[in-house]
Amino acid sequence: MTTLRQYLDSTACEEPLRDLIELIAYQAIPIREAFIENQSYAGTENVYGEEQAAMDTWADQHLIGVLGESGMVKAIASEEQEDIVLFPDAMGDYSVVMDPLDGSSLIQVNLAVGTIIGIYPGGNALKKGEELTAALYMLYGPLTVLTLTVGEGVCTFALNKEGIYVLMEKDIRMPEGKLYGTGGLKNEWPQEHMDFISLCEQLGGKIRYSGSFVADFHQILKYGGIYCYPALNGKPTGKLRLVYEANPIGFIAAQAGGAITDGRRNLLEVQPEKPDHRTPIYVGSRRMIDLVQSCMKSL
Ligand code: AHM
Ligand code: MG
Repeated sequence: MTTLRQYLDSTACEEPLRDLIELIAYQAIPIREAFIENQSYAGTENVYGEEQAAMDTWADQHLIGVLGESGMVKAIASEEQEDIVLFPDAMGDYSVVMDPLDGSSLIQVNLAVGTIIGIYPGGNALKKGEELTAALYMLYGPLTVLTLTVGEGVCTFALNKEGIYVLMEKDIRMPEGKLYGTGGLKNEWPQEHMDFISLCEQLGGKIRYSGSFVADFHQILKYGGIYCYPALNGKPTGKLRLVYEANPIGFIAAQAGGAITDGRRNLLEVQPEKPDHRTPIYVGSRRMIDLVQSCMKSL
């Protein structure tokens, strides 16, 4: 049995980064416990005018509180906050980007949701995805599973009965599978996305889409294929966010041999313009990403 700490101690990560990753990963325990108390909608809106489930607010406040008190981070960019939260007196020299509770519309129907985290060195949270030093997500399904990269490949860990993360799988490679899933209303898809989805169907693809990015990506990581949230007619940047969602998940995908694109360029090379920078997202197996890019370039 290898614990999360033992794994981190076997990597080239510096000690403060190991401590920060552990601190964040174990917040899965209070977040999971809070689901029971926070099922109802909070009646407040986030900066995008979306209704916040009580859990969104709870997880956001909880993580900001814990990270702020830890003194380990200089900045937090959260999907639930309009502005980057700064901790100028922190001793630690990292910044965190996060979607505290991704897939929150699924909480009330008890489907799997998650927490997405990216960690940058230094106090600037608005950096390209390729500059991440670590990325992780916690998936709250039947098991609580942590998927982690510190730039040395991708590992998964499961929380055991004692509340300790134990290694499930290391050096995960994303296979060339045939799963595909896509967000957005079909009648709002641009023609190029429509064509790509038809191609997936012609190639014998199998549709899988729950509405939780973390859960939908996790099965792509394991089985291979592609997750898409496209540009929409009248909404060319789509729905999902570069900083909180695309970059950490894309960094994990790339570390597992996959890739992420907006259809034309590697999203990990895109400089975020603002915290809530939105982008179309295609993430998955390398050949599927090549295929989507060739479809979109040929137009
Ligand atoms: P959230 O971060 O507010 O939960 O929104 C992001 C979610 C993703 O998890 C998911 O892939 C997508 O939005 C689902 O959107 P849709 O319901 O339009 O398919
Ligand atoms: Mg989200």
